[in-house]
Amino acid sequence: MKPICQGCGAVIQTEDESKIGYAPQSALDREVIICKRCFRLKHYNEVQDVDLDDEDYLKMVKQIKNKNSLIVNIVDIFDFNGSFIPNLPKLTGKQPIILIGNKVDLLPKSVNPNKVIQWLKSSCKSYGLQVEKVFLVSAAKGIGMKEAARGINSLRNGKDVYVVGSTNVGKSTFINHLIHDFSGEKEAITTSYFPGTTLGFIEIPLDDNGSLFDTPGVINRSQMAHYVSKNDLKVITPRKEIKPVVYQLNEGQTLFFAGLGRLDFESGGRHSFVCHFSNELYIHRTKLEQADSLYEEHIGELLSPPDEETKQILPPLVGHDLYIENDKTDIVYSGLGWVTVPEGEVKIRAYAPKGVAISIRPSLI
Ligand SMILES: Nc1nc2c(ncn2[C@@H]2O[C@H](COP(=O)(O)OP(=O)(O)OP(=O)(O)O)[C@@H](O)[C@H]2O)c(=O)[nH]1
Ligand SMILES: [Mg+2]
Repeated sequence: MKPICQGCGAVIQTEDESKIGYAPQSALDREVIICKRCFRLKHYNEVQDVDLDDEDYLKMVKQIKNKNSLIVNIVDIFDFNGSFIPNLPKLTGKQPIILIGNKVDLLPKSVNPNKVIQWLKSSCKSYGLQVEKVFLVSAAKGIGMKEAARGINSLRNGKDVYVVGSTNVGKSTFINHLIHDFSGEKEAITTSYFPGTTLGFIEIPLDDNGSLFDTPGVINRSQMAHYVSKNDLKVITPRKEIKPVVYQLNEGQTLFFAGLGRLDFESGGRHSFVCHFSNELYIHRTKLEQADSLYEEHIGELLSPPDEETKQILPPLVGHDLYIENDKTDIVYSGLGWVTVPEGEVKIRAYAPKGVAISIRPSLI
């Protein structure tokens, strides 16, 4: 059997440096074999692009169909729309599914965890996805991991476990945390903030006959990460707990979330809008009537990101009309953040790059 890179799961080859799984011949003598791409990511935080397309990733994940295992589906709660896989049962068949909402460390203290769980459950239901259990964790900070591990153990009945999800939701980070807990080994699997890090199945034997598998991410094109440069991705991805920022807006005012999102407050008097974005994302307030020309003139400068590289690939902003009635509501900009509108009867036009979802949900606060 050909060796597999322990960092990303790619089959190791020594012929073509530009292809995935490349390692120099000398690396084959080592106990732990790592490909060149993982080595560079680990030591220099430098990502090498791979020539795999959406279908290649999907083909790999489809191999888990009807394996008689337990499926652990991880989603990024900061980017639910961008990380949810609506047709998951098509990929997994009739296997039981546990849903794990990851990156809970990013939510401000004002968010009620029970509301997050309710929202995850009702979102699954509305997509017709039946899940056995829902857990909230931070794989990076170790929050909720013991409960999730116990939940997985009690539902697997000695079977294999496949950890699946869209790219970048934290599957490998989650597994690294479990590996660390039972063997003490640190960062066994390669992780990075670029989507598409894991390139094959990585098997971690559990204590009995079964194994736990890391899998490549499914590419969800509504994920903002696919439309921004690596540098911009760093700016928009929150690294710590989000600090909500409150804007008192009069109707006829606009907020720009750098140059990647926009909210027009069309009517509804005076309201406070609570913005939840990466602490590094610049928010700009202006008059609605000036918003279009401001955007034209300042995109990529005052309104940055996008940087030059992102501008080449970023789809144009598209407006979505929203009418919000009485209850506190979150307007969610997939992969960017959300704005809480505390009380109702407001008309809003919310803009995101074409293909990136705008959605609403009952407020999590
Ligand atoms: N804030 C926060 N970031 C996390 C958490 N878990 C993972 N991340 C970050 O999310 C990014 C992606 O993590 P990975 O573990 O590589 O994600 P993945 O799902 O394996 O991604 P692919 O292999 O590309 O499909 C990295 O930058 C992680 O540091 C978490 O609990 N909180
Ligand atoms: Mg991974």
